[in-house]
Amino acid sequence: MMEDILRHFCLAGELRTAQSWGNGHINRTYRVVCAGGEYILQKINTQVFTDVEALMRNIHLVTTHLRARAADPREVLALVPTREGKAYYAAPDGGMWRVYDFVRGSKCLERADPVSFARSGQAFGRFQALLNDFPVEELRETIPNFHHTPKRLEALKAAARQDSMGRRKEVERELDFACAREDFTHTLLKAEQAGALRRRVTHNDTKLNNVLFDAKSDEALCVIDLDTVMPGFAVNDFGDSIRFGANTAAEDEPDAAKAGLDMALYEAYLRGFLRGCGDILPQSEQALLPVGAKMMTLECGMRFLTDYLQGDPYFATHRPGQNLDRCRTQFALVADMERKWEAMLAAGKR
Ligand code: ADP
Ligand code: GN1
Ligand code: MG
Repeated sequence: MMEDILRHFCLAGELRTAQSWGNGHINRTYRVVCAGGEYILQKINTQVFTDVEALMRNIHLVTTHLRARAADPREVLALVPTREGKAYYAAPDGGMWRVYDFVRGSKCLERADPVSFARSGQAFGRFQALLNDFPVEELRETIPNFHHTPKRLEALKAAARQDSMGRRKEVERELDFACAREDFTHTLLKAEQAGALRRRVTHNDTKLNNVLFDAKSDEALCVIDLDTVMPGFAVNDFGDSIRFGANTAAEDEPDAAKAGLDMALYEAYLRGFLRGCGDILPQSEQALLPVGAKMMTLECGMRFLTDYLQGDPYFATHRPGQNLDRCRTQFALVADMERKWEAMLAAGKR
């Protein structure tokens, strides 16, 4: 029962309502209204996040760092402690729960026009800039090799070899598409070895619905979903936003032919992101932003395909074939980026 979970947290007043909330693929999220406050309750996905203690420690450290630099308290996620003063509640059945203040007067977008998309870019860029002086060695890797794209390709190949659901025959074309880009998957790791980019504190899951906007002013307000904040590449944070927000189709659009790169959105996000980063991003990293966009799109497509082959154990699905549709929109977007590659490079030089 929801009440049994909620009574372990320091909430203000009687519980009024609790309803499922948002479109996240990983955690189970509820909006909880009490007599004296509104909250977000989440059941943490422990299949995905096996070390909840380390995960919640990361979030505590990062939000504390950000809060010291914020102008408005609504800019930073605020954890609500349990009655024992802990950041999460471990239920007897093994369920792991946490509560945040609901960010009042905010809204979440699934699609954006260039103006709001640029604002989200600025928020994610600023997030990185504010964490530039955070001691990176303090953070635990919540999911090891999260954006190690060559390892993601290996995992896809293994799932295809195993073919536990008998779905491989439907996806030979998609498998070939991914394998044909094997060399490309090494680009960023090689650039790191060559000293062209370095690991920073990054968000690693920068999709549009992981930033909240002010419902009145429409300004970007608060970066959320901090589960994957850990060392990573800034260009991948840029790229994951492009993958989701600059696609002409929804992530799970069944007609992949509708997917493609909207250059106006790409350029808008680029400007916002660079503005938010300030002066932390050297030219050598800025030159790799298009690579980050293609890398995250290809990688996410491979992850959706792996999940489809394995029977959809990882990403929440609401209908059969949804992960395959998601994979196809990502690969169609990769193909369109390849067609528009010169324009993507040129956008960075203006
Ligand atoms: P997931 O990892 O499953 O994506 P999120 O932490 O992103 O989970 O939460 C899912 C959704 O819930 C978000 O996209 C957003 O719409 C909403 N949400 C999360 N935290 C808050 C908050 N503190 N205030 C208001 N809405 C929130
Ligand atoms: C997941 O948690 P959510 O829904 O914001 C996933 C991201 C994927 C994204 C695809 C921890 O993001 O890596 O890019 O789905 N998060 C995790 O939509 O795996
Ligand atoms: Mg999310």
